[in-house]
Amino acid sequence: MCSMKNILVSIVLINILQLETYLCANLNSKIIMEDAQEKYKFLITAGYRPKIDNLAKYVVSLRGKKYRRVFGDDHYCGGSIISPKVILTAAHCVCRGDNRIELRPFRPSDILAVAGTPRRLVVTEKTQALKVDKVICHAYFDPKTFHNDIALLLLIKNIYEDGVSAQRISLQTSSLPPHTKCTVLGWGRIFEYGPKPDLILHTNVYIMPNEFCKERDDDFFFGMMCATDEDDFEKDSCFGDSGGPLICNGSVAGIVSFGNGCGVPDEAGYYTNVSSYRDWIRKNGLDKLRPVNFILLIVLQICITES
Ligand code: 4AZ
Repeated sequence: MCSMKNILVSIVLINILQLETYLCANLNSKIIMEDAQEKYKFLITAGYRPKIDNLAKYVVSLRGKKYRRVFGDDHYCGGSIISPKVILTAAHCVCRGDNRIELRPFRPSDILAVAGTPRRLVVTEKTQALKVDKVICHAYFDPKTFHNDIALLLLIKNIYEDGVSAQRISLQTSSLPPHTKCTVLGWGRIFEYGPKPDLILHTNVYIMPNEFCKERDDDFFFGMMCATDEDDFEKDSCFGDSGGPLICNGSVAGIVSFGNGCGVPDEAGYYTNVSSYRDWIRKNGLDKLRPVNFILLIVLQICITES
């Protein structure tokens, strides 16, 4: 029989595990902080930055392990935190890709996911630099057509979620109707060949009807959607925003995937439709790492040892 003592021991063990996650997250950020040139400031700013940013906490910056001159100068893609150990991103960011991306690490040991801060170039006390254990690419990702442009990063350590600077975002589970208002955010270029911002930028776009997307892209396919603002085509994602979230009604509905340039009149940005891949995401990421299973295992083991 499982005594009260055993259950208490399990609870203590679980708390120790959680404390370890917290300490590691803090330690990770301190290690990076020592290296970084904190005083560096990116001088160009543009776009829309909300007074209170409630969305940046869901986003990570993907970069290499060694920056060139300044912490974060090797940022190349975004990603979304969908569980403490899982980042949702675009396959073309972390799998075989095309040549448009400046830095394309696809060995897990070459990728760093930085969470906890809306600043790309500055290490704050909330910065969490997370190492990657495994890259999971969609088996049918096609780098020529960008079909199935979806991938998961399984992290070595849990992200510490404080609800303010880092937090998981829920997945959109059903297809959204055209004209739904969404927000895309990231550290991508502020215009087509422009610089990347230090402070994350947001823009609001609307999901477009499939016919609109098909007319502008012959390869428009299952699992894609496109979004723009027909009153202001300049509102768009751009190079470096790839992999980051398109957030609609508080959930991640799209993954920044591609486009015909950035902010081009009568064009749109193309996104992987998250709801089309919800089963793939669950099977390959979320279900594999259920902490409850781990907790149950500990309790079970203690019970078996005792009996
Ligand atoms: C890119 O290659 C990219 N304007 C992302 C988004 C868009 C274009 C290109 C959409 O990262």
